[in-house]
Amino acid sequence: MKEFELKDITITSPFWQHYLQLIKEKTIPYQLQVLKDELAVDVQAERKDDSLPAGKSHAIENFKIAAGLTTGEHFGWFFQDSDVYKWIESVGVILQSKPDSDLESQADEVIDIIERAQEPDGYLDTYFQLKFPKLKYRQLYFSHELYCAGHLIEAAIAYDKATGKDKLLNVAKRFVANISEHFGYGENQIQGADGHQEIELALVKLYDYTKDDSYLHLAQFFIDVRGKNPNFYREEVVANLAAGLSDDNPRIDLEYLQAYTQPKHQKHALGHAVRMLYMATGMAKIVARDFDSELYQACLEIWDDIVYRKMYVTGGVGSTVHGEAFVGSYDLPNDTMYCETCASIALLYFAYELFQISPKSEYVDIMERVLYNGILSGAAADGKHFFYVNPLEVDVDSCYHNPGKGHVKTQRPDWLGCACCPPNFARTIASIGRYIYLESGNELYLNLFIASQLKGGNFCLEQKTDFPFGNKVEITYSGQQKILYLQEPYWAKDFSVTCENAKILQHKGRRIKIFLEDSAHLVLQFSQPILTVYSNPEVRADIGRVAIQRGPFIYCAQAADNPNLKYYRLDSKFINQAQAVKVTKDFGIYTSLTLPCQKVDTWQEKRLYRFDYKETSSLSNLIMIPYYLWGNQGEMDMQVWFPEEGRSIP
Ligand code: FUB
Ligand code: ZN
Repeated sequence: MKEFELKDITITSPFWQHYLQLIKEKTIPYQLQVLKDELAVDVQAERKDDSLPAGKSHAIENFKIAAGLTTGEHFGWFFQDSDVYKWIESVGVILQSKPDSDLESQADEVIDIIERAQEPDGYLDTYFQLKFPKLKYRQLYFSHELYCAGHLIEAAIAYDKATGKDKLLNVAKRFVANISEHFGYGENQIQGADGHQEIELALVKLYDYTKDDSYLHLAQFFIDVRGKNPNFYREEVVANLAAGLSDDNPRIDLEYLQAYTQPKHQKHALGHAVRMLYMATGMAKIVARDFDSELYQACLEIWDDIVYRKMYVTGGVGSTVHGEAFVGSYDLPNDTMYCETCASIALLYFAYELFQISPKSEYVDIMERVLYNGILSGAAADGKHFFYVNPLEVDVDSCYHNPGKGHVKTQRPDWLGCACCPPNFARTIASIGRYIYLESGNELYLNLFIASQLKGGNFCLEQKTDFPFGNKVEITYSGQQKILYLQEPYWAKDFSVTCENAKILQHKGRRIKIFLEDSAHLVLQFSQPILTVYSNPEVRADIGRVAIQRGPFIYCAQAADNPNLKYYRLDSKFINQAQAVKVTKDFGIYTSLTLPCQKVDTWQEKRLYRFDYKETSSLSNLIMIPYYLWGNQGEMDMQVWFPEEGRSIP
């Protein structure tokens, strides 16, 4: 399948235009200032741990020091460089839709510094250049050199595509040439992969962009070599100790690194969630270009393991802070989870790649779920505050006092010492156009209801809709006769399609295949009922509980509107009496829900436990807002899953 260039897609949806403008006008300038340490912002550690870097970013300063433009020491995480690369990618993506000379010159300035920081042999990683030059490519169990290279590649492609300026692309190519020299199955080459996957998917993008198949082969090498020798990382440690290069003697967790066996033999989503999903995305990209049935089977098993057993209703993944990782099946605690924004972003990428191999509704369902919930929740309405961890339940007091929740922030911080999520949010949302349409020969796939205009090689298509607010999508097509595939959303009711100069060829499951004449017009109509969501009873955390969804949005309730959240009981028999009202607040325009429910009378006892209790309750209302908007009104309790009246809670 082929994706369309962002320059050929004009987003007209007010909902998404707002985000594009926010990212361009607020987020990108703000992030640059933070990366340059020009703002007095509160840069917090990602969890309560005094040993973690915090206080400032220093990311651009690290490059300046490596470039010899200033003096000092490297500060921050060993992957701090990637924050800058992701920022450049956001700029590149924005500029692909519309040039902006100011933004371009700001990025050019940063790119000049990066180019100067690169070593003559192509190596580029400020952490190792400044701190441990003798350990380059020798500590892959943690080093992130190739992870950073991956983000550099992605930034370079986006920027070259937008501006035609290839300075960063050449930097990336020189770095990749250096990597190819050092890694491979040849004698004296390193036969191992970076602990943190990312370069694999980026190399496939570089292959697509340059048509140089050595990049695809290198990506295939990194997928193949991982876990081939499960002792690889241990051997690195031992070699460094023996050579007196490092005292580090860590326990290597092969599951965390997805290196317990080769990816093609992996059947479960295990270990660090972002790594897992970047790897899976890289695997799927390879499969789409050079089909490999073992690798594809592994992708499908990993997918199933995630979406049927390990994913939150918001599309969040990663149930634990320990290793920022997946855990066992159905283990989805709502208040200690991780649900890193980057992990949801990576799930979007994985779903999008799998769709391109086999265009099934379930991939679009997950793209939409994760986009409107677990990803959008990553940034505040002001575009300048960011969640790393996205909880489904917050008890503010407990977050302060329980060290087990030291990673659960009750408000989006200004910035984070580990700032992988904020620029990931920016680059992904800025590329939203990419996820709407796909093309395969004369077949066109319209996957997301986002008002937009698309210019294809031999056609134009306009999608007019007020979605996610409105319930109608109008599609106007002109060009060569074409097959269009649409899908009925899984949450929609009363879905109908009317066609003018077009014919429904097939309506199988929720997939609709339509023949478009050279000028066609379609009208899709549906309703967005308020839905009660139940989870598989294997999910212990949600037994006896329900969540609420309307359209693509999962809803939550905040204490501001509903004091003492834990006393509310939802009653599905009242759902049809619920009110949905469009409201405009300073933190967003959204549909608010008022659900008649029961509110349990308070305990009114000092005793913690008693025998003589019978719960009594009275009719009340629960006010709910879309989950992604929580946390924009100050610090307060929040909840997604509510006990259901009349169901037993263990
Ligand atoms: O290690 C790089 C990024 O930082 C990971 O993807 C995130 O989980 C965070 O640990
Ligand atoms: Zn992140």
